[in-house]
Amino acid sequence: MQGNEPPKKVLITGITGQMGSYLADLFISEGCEVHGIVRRASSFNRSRIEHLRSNPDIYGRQLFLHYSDLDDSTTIRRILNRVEPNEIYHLAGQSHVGLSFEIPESTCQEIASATLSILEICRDLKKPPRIYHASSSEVFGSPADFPQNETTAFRPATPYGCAKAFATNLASVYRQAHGLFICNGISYNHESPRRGENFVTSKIATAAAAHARGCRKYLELGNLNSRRDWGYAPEYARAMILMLQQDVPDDYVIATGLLTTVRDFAMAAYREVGVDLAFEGAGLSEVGFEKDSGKVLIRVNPHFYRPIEPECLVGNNCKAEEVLGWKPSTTAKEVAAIMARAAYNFLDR
Ligand code: GDR
Repeated sequence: MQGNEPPKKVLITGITGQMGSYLADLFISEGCEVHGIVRRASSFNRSRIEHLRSNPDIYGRQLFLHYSDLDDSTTIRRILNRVEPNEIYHLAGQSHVGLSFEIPESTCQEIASATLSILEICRDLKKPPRIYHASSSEVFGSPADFPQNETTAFRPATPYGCAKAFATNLASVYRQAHGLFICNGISYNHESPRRGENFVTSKIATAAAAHARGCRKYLELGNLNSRRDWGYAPEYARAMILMLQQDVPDDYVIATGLLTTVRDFAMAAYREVGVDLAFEGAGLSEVGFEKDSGKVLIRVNPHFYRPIEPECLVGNNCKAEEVLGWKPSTTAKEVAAIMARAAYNFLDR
């Protein structure tokens, strides 16, 4: 922040999630005014921003929370008119790909319709903010190109991917048709100790830590052969911010460019807490066991299989590197170790 300029105002939808909380941390540390939209619910899940909310020097001074559901466009419009943010980071919405097969309608409403509604509201504002839209590698689904880049055709394979493809296309249309400054961050999987508990990396890290602490029987997973391009979430938050600081809005693939199987991610996580895993068998009868004791720690449960699994989602991050100067530095196995260590230390407390 320079001289007497008023602080930059940013608004984050999904501020209580993994990425929203990292963005809030970064903006607060840079002296910005941070506004978050929080779903009105009977119980609060604000643990990821509790360190900011419980700090009287921050909450009500630098951090402000506003309550609204994403489908309540009147309230969202009112919040945007009152806050007049310089930048919006639109991250909110149902984010579990597997779950989108069970609840496709609400997934599409939260992701597709809500994005449309935010774009429409921004279009009407006197001074439209710059907008970051959290797109996803799931838009590529079963891609024809490997690795995927910003020109790869969208071929979503899941309801979640379809909804993200709709919202991503819409953001591009509003950029061209209405001149809004909108960037799509086409992010591949990004993980951290703040990851939600039903994502595979978090399930693995928690189970590894629990086993190392001697308090869990075994972990049930779905497809161990699934491969993902896993990066470290705080690094991805930096990329998101960089996009909105450019002269021209554009779309960027944010990825590491490397694929790792669920099995290898698990081995790295367990190794970090002192457990050497090995696997035997195949398909539904494959198990992961501790080499030393022979004890079975991981079993496959078909319940966690998906009706369709995207194939070879791996990103080409050259444009982000060239234009934004952004490059990931943490590998998937290092992310696994960070997450397992954090879960282990958490159990200690
Ligand atoms: P993903 O993440 O679907 O890629 O979406 P998730 O961690 O759910 O799955 C990754 C891969 O692991 C396999 N898998 C399991 N997944 C879960 N959740 N639970 C299991 O027990 C399990 N066993 C194996 C999955 O089949 C899959 O192949 C994430 C989300 O953050 C999205 O919001 C985001 O858009 C994309 O990444 C990029």
